[in-house]
Amino acid sequence: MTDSVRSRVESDTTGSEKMEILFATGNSNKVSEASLVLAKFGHTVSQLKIDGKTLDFSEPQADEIEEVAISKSLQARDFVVGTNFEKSAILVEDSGLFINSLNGFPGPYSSFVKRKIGLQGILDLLENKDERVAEYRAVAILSTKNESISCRGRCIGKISREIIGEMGFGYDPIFIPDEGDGRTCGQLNPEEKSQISHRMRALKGLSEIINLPSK
Ligand code: ITT
Repeated sequence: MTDSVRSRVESDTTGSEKMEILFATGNSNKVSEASLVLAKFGHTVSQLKIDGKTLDFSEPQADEIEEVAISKSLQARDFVVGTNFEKSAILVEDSGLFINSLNGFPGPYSSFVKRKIGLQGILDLLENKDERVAEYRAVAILSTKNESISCRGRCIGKISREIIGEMGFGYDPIFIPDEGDGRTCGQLNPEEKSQISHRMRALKGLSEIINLPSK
């Protein structure tokens, strides 16, 4: 982030490097994970609600999560115009699971595909396939009224042969991170997941930019 962006983020929020961040997402699991990660950097995170409701994004059909994240960020800024949140720092994030042998499917369509075919549907698509490399990717964008910064994160792993674990959300019970000990993300507690996740990496990147010393 440029110094001008950083100072605007700081002055628009708490006046210090500790920020109160509003996460515009309908997915409360993302909020919990972001809170855990960003609390370590001194920031607080809460879910953005307007008139008691979370934002309902219209997501563009796009091959890249970057494009979807930019669209969400612009929509979120539009939603807060004329509300008490107009000057707030707003976080959005788009993420997904990219499976190598399926040419990156479900990628940007991860949320939709999970709803339609579920975890078993993905395992069925990979039946008899030994090549099971996949990665989670996230793009996080933090914006103020006038400017924004973005960071990406990845978490590389493999798709399991069965559904294991009840923790996390989404594809966690079929995703085995390479940095772990062979358990799926669905078997990791929130603290364990937050140490290796794509979301953590994207958010840590944002936090490091915010905390860069000013010139
Ligand atoms: P918002 O758009 O409202 O933020 P969403 O859940 O629809 O919520 P995305 O469009 O970014 O979010 O979809 C990401 C999907 O990718 C998510 O619903 C999961 O199915 C999957 N996913 C992303 N990160 C994940 C994670 O850490 N663990 C498991 N699945 C994940």
